[in-house]
Amino acid sequence: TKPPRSGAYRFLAVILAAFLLGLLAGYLVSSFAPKETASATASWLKALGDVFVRLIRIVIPLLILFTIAAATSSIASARKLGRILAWMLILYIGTSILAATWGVLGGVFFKPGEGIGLQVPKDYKPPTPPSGVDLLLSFFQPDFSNLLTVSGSMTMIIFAILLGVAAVLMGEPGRRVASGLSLLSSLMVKFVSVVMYYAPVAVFSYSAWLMISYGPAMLGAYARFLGVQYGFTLMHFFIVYSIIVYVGGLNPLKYFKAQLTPFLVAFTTRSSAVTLPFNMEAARKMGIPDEVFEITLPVGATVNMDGTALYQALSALFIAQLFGISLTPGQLGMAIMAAVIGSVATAAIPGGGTIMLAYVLSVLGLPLEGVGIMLVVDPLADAVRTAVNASGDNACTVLISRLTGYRLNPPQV
Ligand code: DAS
Repeated sequence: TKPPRSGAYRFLAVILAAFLLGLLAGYLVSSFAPKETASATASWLKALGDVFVRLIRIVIPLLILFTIAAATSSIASARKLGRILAWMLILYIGTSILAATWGVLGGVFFKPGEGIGLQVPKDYKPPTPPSGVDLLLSFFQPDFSNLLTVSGSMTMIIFAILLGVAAVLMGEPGRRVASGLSLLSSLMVKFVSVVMYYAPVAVFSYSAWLMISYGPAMLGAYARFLGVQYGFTLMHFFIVYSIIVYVGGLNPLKYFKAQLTPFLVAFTTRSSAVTLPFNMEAARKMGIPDEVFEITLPVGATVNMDGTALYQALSALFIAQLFGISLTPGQLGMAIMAAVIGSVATAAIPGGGTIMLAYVLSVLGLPLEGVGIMLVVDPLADAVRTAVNASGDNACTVLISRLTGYRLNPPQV
């Protein structure tokens, strides 16, 4: 099966063109328009970008509900289902915590957002860090209406998982529910692709706004961000996954050889969902038993996103630095937790991670304008994080097979 050469490339080209045109428009306005015209234009441009962020915030709750409920309700039965699920949970969450930690370390040591000094929005109020009890209770929002807000995303994740489990416990009728949920999940993904038609306008507007308001310095900040993100993400990919598959009994060279195709499909399409069939083919080449990866990969494509966890933790620090907001050590710990939760809630579609960045920023009390700011570099940032998201699913699956007593078939690479 050939990697899809669909509209993904065309969409990328349009976004890149919108970005460059935005910079040019911003440069022309800031160089030739009188001051008050430039600032009026900048506020209109920012508003046009904010429209995109608000559309996305509307879709987040239902996107989480149906993608996660569909994934958990589709879990097939297997001989050692309980042990596979237990090790899957441990390894998926464990590697995501590690990845989010790299993101915080990258942000703390390389400070990609320092020295820009974006104006903090007038309605911004520094958060009061929640106590442990408040934090626990924040995971269980009291009313369903809270679940329809970005800050209620963790409760929506818990609700969606329990709904999926309930569907499995229904037995035969549950199969019909599972297919209904997966249909609704596809509907929400299609809805996001409709909203994505507006993305070029938002990218044009935000890049012009940034150029007028902050000038070329912002380009340097973006370049530093991408440098740190790519560096730490690829370090996670090569070092952490080599160790995991080695412990799982597979020669790391065979893992990287088999994983190359899904890595490239994920990098170009920026969607773990599209990459899933290629990931399954690679799993077979590595000698992983079907009975194992048929459970771990579909769930992993939706909830195991190491690349995204790293990206969201790093982005939160980047946004704080851009606005000159310093985070306490406690908030850095919160950034890791929020990024792991945000990555679990991120849908396996292009830009999913920047959509859920809204949750991470809301937990840390940072300006949600950060979502729009990150949108500008999202195509490049999304490519590498999606490639590592997919690769992490297979690396963990190798080790899950070994830990649940399955023997790897002889690798065919
Ligand atoms: N593009 C998402 C995926 O498919 C990840 C992300 O946007 O962070 O994995």
